[in-house]
Amino acid sequence: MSDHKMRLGAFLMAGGHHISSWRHPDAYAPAGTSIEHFIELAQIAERGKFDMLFVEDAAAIRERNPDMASQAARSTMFEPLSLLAALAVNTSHIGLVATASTTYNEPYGLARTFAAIDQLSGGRAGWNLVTSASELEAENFASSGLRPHSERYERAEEFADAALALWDSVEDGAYLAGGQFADPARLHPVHHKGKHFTVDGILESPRSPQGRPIMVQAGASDVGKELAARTADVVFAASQTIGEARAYYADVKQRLVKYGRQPDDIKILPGISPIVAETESEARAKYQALQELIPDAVGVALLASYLSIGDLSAHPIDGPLPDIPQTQAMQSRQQLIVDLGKRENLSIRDLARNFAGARGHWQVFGTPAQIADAMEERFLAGAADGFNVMAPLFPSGLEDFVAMVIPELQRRGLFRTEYEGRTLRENLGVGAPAKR
Ligand SMILES: Cc1cc2nc3c(=O)[nH]c(=O)nc-3n(C[C@H](O)[C@H](O)[C@@H](O)COP(=O)(O)O)c2cc1C
Repeated sequence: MSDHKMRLGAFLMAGGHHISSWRHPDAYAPAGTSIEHFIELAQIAERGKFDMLFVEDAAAIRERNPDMASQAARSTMFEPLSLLAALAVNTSHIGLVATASTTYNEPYGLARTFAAIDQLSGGRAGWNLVTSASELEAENFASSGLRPHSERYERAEEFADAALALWDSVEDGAYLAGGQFADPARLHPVHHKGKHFTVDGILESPRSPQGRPIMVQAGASDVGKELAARTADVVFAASQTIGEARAYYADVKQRLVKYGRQPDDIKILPGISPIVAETESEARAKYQALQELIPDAVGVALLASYLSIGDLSAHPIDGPLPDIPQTQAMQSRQQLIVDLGKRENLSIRDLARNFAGARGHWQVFGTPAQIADAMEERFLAGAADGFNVMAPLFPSGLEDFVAMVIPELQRRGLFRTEYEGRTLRENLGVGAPAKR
């Protein structure tokens, strides 16, 4: 059996990734702020031997228009780090990855919180570094609105360096060593003075049980990929076709060379939104049942928000997408939507209905063997090191995946049957940072 195994993330989200999941008869509508719900999801994923739980974030209500907010259920969700702290004590092996912004935080504060989750969980924490592309989020923090893409990434570069230095400011065994509470020789103050931040201190935490928390990066523009190549252990990406996924994969991996890193030092996990059932027609019927719940206006508003154009309603819904100016927000997703519309000749209505399922991520419907075939094909073709699994409906979508697809992947030797290690870093099999 092959040693080459997939890595899997379980991307959590209130009632499910489908925009109308909350309206489904099997949904638990108040899921976003139910800790019991998230504990259940975490335990299902851990039973499935997933590498990690993954939680996205935006520090804002997700819809500007209250009519849309009232129908989209995207706006109630626990703040990710608080949620993962609670899940740390209700799980024992699975990694805990939270999204946090470099635009609206400071390095010391965030490095400290991730260090705490890492200690609480015995070395299972990961940080999904984002620069935050939402206007709504910007309005909560800066009167000048969303900062330009290049400026956000410049700040992100400096932020990542400062956070990494802070995690490295404490050596292994610095505390309770040789009869002292702390050994001063093993504490290394950070003296960082840059354009965006000043940090002069030592992290008040023992060194991470996994060396450092895992760095995840979600951002696929040119600067986003460069930051990933320099600092990330895992990359979360969105691609529709196998061609796009392979090109993205090759691009990120070849960028590692100039940072003295090996291709295997980064795991690239594109999103997949699977609907599995005993037969293909049953799987398609499950998808159709969700699709019937999308009000057109909600689908179009979601599409417009990812294109970062305030409104699409001035354009005929059965006509093509108009020309979209390049945005300062999520440039890679904007391109994905424009490409998808052109490639499949989709109207705004059809594009919105497609996007409502998984926000542009790859959607696959079928039997356990068909889903495993699709995943295996991309895994073996150099398009992915694994996947971030985005069940359209929780908990049933994740349960079905664990009950049906995971055993099929295991039978093929493509996925673990037991956790190999204790920490997230060990399970992912990404290199340990140099010991300090
Ligand atoms: C797959 C993927 C997932 C992302 N998830 C989030 C998220 O949860 N929260 C967030 O604020 N930004 C998210 N982003 C966007 C980042 O904020 C990114 O830093 C932003 O500047 C747009 O990225 P790009 O133009 O480099 O693709 C995501 C981007 C990608 C590609």
